[in-house]
Amino acid sequence: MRIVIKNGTVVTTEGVFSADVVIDGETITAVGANIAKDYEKTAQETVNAAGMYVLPGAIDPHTHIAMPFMGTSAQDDYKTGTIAAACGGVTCLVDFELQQKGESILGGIERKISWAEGKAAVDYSLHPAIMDPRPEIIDEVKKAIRDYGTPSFKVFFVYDFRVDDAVLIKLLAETKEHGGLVQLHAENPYIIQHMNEVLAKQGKLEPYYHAKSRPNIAEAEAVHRAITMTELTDSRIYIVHLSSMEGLAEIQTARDRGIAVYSETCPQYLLLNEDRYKEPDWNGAKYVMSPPLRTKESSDALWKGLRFGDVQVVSTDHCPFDFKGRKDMFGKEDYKKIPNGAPGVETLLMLLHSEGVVKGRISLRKMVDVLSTGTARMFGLTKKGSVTPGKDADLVVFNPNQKFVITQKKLHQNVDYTPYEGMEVTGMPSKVYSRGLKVAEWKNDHMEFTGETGRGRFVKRAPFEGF
Ligand code: DUC
Ligand code: ZN
Ligand code: ZN
Repeated sequence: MRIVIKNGTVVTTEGVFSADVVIDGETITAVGANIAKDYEKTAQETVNAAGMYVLPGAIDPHTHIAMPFMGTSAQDDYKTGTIAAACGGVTCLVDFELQQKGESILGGIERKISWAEGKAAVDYSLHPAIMDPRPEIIDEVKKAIRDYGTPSFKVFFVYDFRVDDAVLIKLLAETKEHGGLVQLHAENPYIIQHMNEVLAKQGKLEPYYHAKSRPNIAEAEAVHRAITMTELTDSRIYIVHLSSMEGLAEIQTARDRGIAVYSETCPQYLLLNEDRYKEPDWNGAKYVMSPPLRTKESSDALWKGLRFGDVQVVSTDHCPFDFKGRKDMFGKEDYKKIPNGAPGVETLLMLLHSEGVVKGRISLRKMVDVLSTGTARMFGLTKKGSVTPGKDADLVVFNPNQKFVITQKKLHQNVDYTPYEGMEVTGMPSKVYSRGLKVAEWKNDHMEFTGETGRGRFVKRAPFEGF
């Protein structure tokens, strides 16, 4: 099947230009000015994208689909999560596979692929998260990179499945040797433990104190320590969901010294601040996630980090729990028992465009870089991330003027709230393509899913080659 998208404005990291785009089957086959006339006669469909941007589909490299966590599990499965992704213009996820105790990471990858089979509506890959770092697991790193196409490995410095510095050092050395990249959830667990004890003694157990129990310096210390281990091993590291100006400052100093430290942040850290935890009626629980929301100074610093390249990627940490029924399951009386996480995959692109590009915080080209092109390069998604012949036809025809008031009623994420309820955005996807198939479309006042569940494929990724 041939589709011609004509008269649109193509956005790449190099430039923004008028061009027609030709899709044959699953692949982009031509991009150029005024070429539609040469292809239209043989096309099954022509889309007039006048006034629209043609963007590479967004890639969300940080989701927790159906993750068992804190006595419950994240609610989106591969069906609802990827439908929500498609409706938000996200055409590829890199989801976490959390190794279970006693399990091999390779077995974990196979298990999670089996969860996605028959369900995924867009393509996906996996980052193995190492939670039981037995010596033989470190030996599996090479096989995961070479045979399974999963060259990024997540470890946590917090939670009861955290790793210590010794494991991090081993993993940094091993991944460096075989073309891998370590991803770190960077918070200091002892600072958090101490703060939890102090706050408990004072009877401070409402959601707001979740933020107070995990101060910015807990992140900065962990980032600093991870950088030290990275320097020691002359390896590289990627800090997930960076949230604080102090954490960012550590990264900037290290990068100035030539250490290969990369990072991502998320819309919630760019747009929401800790005053949200004070919302009445226990509403603050909606924002209980780790790391927590910070102050506006940190958000401003993170926008700057994106602008100047110290933060290379924007992800979501999509990890939804219903406000009624899951957030309040065990945690009504104690913030420590509220499942950590919030939804976000469906609102990623609209928020970055509206709050980032429209408000002049980042350029359109930078948006495409941090949501797609740079993400693809960071994580070895060689067929994704750009409106270029030869790449997968994962595309968003985007209407930069379409207004939308975000409300969970019109979203597809399997959860009963969005942190952005009532926020008006400017700019929405008009049509979303996943390997040449239209998977979502704007209809009247919301996005509709038009794709096929089960068509999304597991994508093997290339080893890390430097960013
Ligand atoms: N943080 C969250 O808020 N949820 C999932 C895991 C994590 O690190
Ligand atoms: Zn995390
Ligand atoms: Zn996460």
